[in-house]
Amino acid sequence: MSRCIAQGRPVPNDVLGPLRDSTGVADDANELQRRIGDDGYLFLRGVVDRTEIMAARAEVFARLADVGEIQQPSVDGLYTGTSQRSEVVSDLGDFWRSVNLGEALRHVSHGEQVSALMDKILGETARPHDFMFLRPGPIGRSTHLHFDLPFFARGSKRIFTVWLALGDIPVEEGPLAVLEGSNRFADLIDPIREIDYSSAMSPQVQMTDDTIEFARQRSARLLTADFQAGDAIVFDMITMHGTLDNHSPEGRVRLSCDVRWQPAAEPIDPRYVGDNPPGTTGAGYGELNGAKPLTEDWHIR
Ligand SMILES: O=C(O)CCC(=O)C(=O)O
Repeated sequence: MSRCIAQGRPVPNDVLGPLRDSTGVADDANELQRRIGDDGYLFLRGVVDRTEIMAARAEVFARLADVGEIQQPSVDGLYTGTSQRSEVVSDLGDFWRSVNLGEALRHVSHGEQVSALMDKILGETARPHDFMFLRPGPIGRSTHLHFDLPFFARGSKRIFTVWLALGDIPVEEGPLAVLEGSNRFADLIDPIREIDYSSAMSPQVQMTDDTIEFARQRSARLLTADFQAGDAIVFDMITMHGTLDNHSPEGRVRLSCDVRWQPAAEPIDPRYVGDNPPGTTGAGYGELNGAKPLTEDWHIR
């Protein structure tokens, strides 16, 4: 049986493939740029040191243990199956913002190691969006395949997502997966490029409901890996991605974060800037899946 599950079904081997590993060319800016241009993504091992990642992981899971969602020792990330978040916390958005502003977390998500990598990929000084997407993914959950463009269509046209593993994330625990060659699906990409995103607060994001069926229809494979703490995928706004289901036999919550990076010299979407950014809809950190108790269901973000 496949170790990879999508929407409750084993992903057949013919629909699966490995991410192309670019760790060996991580110092070669030209090659990084060439590969991300061709494939839409770069997979890199050990972008951030494991000890720093584990400090961030401990910081985040300690906060979730405080609201009854994670068992002790919290760094293991084992779900209790319950939550007292709504009772313990006076405002879910404020709570989630404070977790997202954690010092150890920001040190890895927005720190030197990712920044140096993004300078190389962009070929100029890069800057991150302040608004970030921290994702504790409980058992049974996944993010369906989608493009990021509708969320990040304002400001710079050269935005990349950095998805960072905040702990080891074997395929059973629902890591990111990229749909091979989706950055050349012109029939899907051209129409979403035509949309005027300048005023819509809630962008219309096309999600695929059935990952396996969609991959089959497009004769494309889902590319993923057993992630280790500190591994990252960097991808452009027109590469379809989602996650596998988390079906951890131990009941471990998958922890990752994703941050957008762009040239520092280019205009930046003000929704994602500052100490308390409004976010995509204006609801700030409260709009994110992570702001909900782990017992509740997910929407796209
Ligand atoms: O980690 C996830 O669940 C989804 C990540 C994602 O969609 C993104 O990084 O854009």
